[in-house]
Amino acid sequence: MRTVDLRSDTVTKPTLEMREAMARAEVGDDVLGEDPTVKRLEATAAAMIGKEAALFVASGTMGNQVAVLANTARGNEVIVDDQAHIFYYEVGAPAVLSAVQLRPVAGLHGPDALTLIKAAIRDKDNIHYPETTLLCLENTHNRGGGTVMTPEQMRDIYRLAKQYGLSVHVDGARIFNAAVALGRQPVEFARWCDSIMFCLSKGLGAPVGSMLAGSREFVDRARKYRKVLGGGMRQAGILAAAGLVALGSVDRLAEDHIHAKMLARSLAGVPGVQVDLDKVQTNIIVADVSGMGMTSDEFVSVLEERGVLAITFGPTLVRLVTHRDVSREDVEYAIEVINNIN
Ligand code: TLP
Repeated sequence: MRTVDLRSDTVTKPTLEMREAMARAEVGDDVLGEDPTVKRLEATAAAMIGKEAALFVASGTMGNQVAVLANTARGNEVIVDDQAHIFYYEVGAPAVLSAVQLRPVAGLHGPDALTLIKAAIRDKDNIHYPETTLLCLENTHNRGGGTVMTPEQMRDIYRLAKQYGLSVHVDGARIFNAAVALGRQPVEFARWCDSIMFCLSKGLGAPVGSMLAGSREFVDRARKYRKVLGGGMRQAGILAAAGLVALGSVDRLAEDHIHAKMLARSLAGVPGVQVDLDKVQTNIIVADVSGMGMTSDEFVSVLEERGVLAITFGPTLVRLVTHRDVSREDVEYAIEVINNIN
């Protein structure tokens, strides 16, 4: 039986080209600043995203948490969407590592963003309040269903944040999906933030690694915090070599988006399954299966018995993600399974 793994784009395995580049990579001790391949990756990533510098980190979570460390002081408050990865899926790290308080706001990525952000920023003069110093956005928005925030929305939010002296960090784990979906350049998004993290190890297919980009001064500070977290890697050029290959494959994300739309349409046609097709903008599909009288666990098990892997996203929500290791034939097979689910 065929297995189609739609649990996440993190399951992608390195391509032969990546493995060959890894085998050939020139390396050195990166903690001493001597790994030429890491340096090349950091320079390439910075140029692609339009920031002065970039730092190679072990994971998206590490990139986000280094950014929170480098952008805040103990006791500060950080505004974040209540469904954001930083709040929802990073094990409470901002409290553990940065000793900051998160201010989760529902609807932060929606049409009322400016009003909601303004209302959440604390009055500096009130002795009872923590100081708001950082706002985090997520583009694309994972729990939002892979939805895209436009550069114009980001610009308006950034301008508001700057009026109040806040830094803006973007969890851009899938920022290239956003860029490809809108046919815009990654730099158009990244200019409206102080720091941005993006992942090499999701749709781009690298085995390990993410980048944290910002001003030279920010990245110098971030490098120290990465060391604090034990993220100073030595001959990391082996991994960076795969990352460089990954950065060359941004355009192919369009294929994943087409596949996601195909899958979403078939899911939407199953009686009892609800999918908001307007929200299927990139490679993520979130479906509500409550109308089938099933929990998401039950729905995922039924799919799994037929070789289609998905994950639960809530008691009745299921998430499916397309990626480079899912071919057109795999998508057609998954559609057949979905169409015969009853
Ligand atoms: N997301 C994973 C899970 O952790 C949920 C996934 O399967 O989607 N930001 C965003 C928006 C993410 O989606 C993820 C990973 C991360 C950060 C963290 O990246 P890693 O897994 O490299 O720490």
